[in-house]
Amino acid sequence: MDSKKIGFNSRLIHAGMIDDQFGSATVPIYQTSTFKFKNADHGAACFAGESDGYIYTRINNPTINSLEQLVASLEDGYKGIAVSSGMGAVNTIYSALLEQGDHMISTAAVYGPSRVIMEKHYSKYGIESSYIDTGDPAKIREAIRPNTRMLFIETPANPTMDISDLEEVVKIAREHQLITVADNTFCSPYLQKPLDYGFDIVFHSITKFLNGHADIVGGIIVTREKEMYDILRPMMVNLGCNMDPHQAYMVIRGLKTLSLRMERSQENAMKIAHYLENHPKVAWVKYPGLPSHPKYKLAKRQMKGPGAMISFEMKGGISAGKTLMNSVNLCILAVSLGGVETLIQHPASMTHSKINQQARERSGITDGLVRLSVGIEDVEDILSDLEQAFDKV
Ligand code: LCS
Repeated sequence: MDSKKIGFNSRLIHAGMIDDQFGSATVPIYQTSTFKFKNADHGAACFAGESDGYIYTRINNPTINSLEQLVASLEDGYKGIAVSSGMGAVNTIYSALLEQGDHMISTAAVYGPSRVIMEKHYSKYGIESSYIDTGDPAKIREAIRPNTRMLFIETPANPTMDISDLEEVVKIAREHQLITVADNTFCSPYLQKPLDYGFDIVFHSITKFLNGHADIVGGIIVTREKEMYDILRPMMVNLGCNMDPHQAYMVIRGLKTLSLRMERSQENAMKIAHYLENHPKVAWVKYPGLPSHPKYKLAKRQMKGPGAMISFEMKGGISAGKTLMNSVNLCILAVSLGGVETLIQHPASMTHSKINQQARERSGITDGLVRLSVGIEDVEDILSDLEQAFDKV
């Protein structure tokens, strides 16, 4: 079946399906580390790339391959590379595509470790990086140096909800022959498809919306063209950050309801964002579905919907935010995001705490910012939980 000929929801159910010998209606779990060759010549042909037989699970595996085909189809890409975590994806991309002397431009408010690993470790190998407001095309142009090689965009950014213009980013990158990478974790391909805008690479922390059930950690990279895939795949194999077959099966299972989950959590998020914006104890709310978001119109243009992530700040700053977080009962005080359950966390002391305070403030991660990942519970219950927590502030 050619998955390009069927719609997004049908792809969620059928794309990447394995034609197995017993006619299984779901993807079988090939829980094996290695695969038997038919004979010595077959083994040699597999290694030489002259046979597409499976060799060893770090290199490839039918269950993992099924997930890779599924997500590549959802992202309108060439092929996928499943990895052990979102950070596995980040490191595969950095190490395969950046060389000594190269420079990378990144969204200022990227997920903390994507910045920390670059500034603390890749800098040792002579790779430079700048963190800017990639939502402003003029600032991207200003930041480009003769050695710039990559534009690394996270939109909406974690946790500021800043939005970059995908079309503008690709236009600038093409003028300067730069590689474009989009972290699409906050949206999932249900809401946004960077490869359709011409990005070279899209990746996810699959831990989040794609899996959606807060029970595995994983990542995936999808490329638009074969050329980039052929560079990234061997790096993943040699770094050894492959996904496990059982994990791949869990994600395939979770993905079947992606559209339903996204719709429901986004509907809840919209109601909660309105509630927060009208709350006397809230200083500001950043949510792409509110006209008060600085990039509201752009979000409407490039995202199918505003998603399920909300950032806000309490009027009493961090001490008020802490009281709120300590007082929730239904919402869970925990990092991560994109699951069926509503999570609340404090980026400055949790997910982004390893970035120095000045850099954090420059990128809009204020000490008082609280992040909500809205789940699929009854919205009345989330609202009444927040209300009783606000009463304690
Ligand atoms: N990219 C984004 C946008 C993320 O939010 C995360 C994880 C990653 C990459 C890394 O993915 P991982 O290796 O964890 O699968 N974000 C987290 C967060 O906001 N709270 O906990 C993890």
